[in-house]
Amino acid sequence: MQPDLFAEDRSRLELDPGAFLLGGFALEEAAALLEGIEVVQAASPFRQMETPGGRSMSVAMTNCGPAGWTTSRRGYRYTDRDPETGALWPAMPKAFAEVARRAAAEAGYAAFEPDACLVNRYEPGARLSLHQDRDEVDKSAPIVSLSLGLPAVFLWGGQTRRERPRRLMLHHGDAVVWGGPSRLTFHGIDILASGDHAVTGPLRYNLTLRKAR
Ligand code: MD6
Ligand code: FE
Repeated sequence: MQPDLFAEDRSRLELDPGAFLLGGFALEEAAALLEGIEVVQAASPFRQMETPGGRSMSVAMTNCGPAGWTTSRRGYRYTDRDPETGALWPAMPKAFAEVARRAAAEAGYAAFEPDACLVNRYEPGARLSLHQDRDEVDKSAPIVSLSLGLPAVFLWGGQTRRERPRRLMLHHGDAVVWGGPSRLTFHGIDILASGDHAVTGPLRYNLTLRKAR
């Protein structure tokens, strides 16, 4: 527990240089974001991808926008097409890019133009182990993450895997923006606790918007 975190202003909390938690930033747009997820998953359904090491991820994923992040036995990469359907990834719903641009600006990153949005779906028990987001060509752009549904414990590490991560809660409507000196910070999501969210029931969703190319 880090009681000092609770005393701070969650509406714009600097986690590290260049990295901000914007608590409740997307609350007003949450319904539009969830409608967007429904449209995306109707075209490219959620699926549990395989890691290069051959394990099935506990988080189910899909994508929208011109580029989509995938993992398989062949490694991590961005593709134009959904390997499951063979079709292009569905278009990015307007609300996704619009909220992401505003969040990026609030954190000091002007003119963010995402070309990829990874959509994560967590059921209780799912987790995302500590990782860096480093498959994007253009590391000068930030990443914007939007959380919906059940709360989760976000693990915020350091520039190496060895640093013990801080733990902070991400709630429905929260945004996290990071770039600059924090762009390659190790991070993850701890095992999701079960719950019953008023809007998403037993699920948590996370959108991460990137400039991949
Ligand atoms: C999640 N997020 O919140 C996992 N990556 O479900 C991420 O892995 C992540 O939140 C890069 C930037 C922001 C993120
Ligand atoms: Fe990540």
